[in-house]
Amino acid sequence: MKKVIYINSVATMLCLLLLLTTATASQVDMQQLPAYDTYSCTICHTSEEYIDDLNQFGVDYQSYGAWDSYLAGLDSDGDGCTNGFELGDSDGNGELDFGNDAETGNPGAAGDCAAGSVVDEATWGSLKALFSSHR
Ligand SMILES: [Ca+2]
Ligand SMILES: [Ca+2]
Repeated sequence: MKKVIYINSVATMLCLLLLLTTATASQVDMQQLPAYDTYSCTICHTSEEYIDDLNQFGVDYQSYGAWDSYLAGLDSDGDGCTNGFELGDSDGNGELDFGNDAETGNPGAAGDCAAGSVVDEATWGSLKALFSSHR
């Protein structure tokens, strides 16, 4: 009876260790990205509940293994914006582009990169006024 309890305890500890190792690896991976606060786990996973279910960016990141200019230049979710643009680090050097303090889109979810313009309305207005004054 003591042997069965011991085996069950060891099995439980191994399962907990496996879960802890998986969560820690995901945290470490996420912290290597230039920004992750807005979309968090869903940058790489299809939902926050199913951590084993990677989206296409998660698959690309896992198979390439590092954040750099190559991964930044891909468009994993196929929505027309590069992973680098969506994570606010267009050249993939690990630092946010000037003016960015968070992700501009989710590289693992299509359909969110056209939500905002790179140039805001006030800047567009200034540019248009500049060109209008030179006619
Ligand atoms: Ca994209
Ligand atoms: Ca996207």
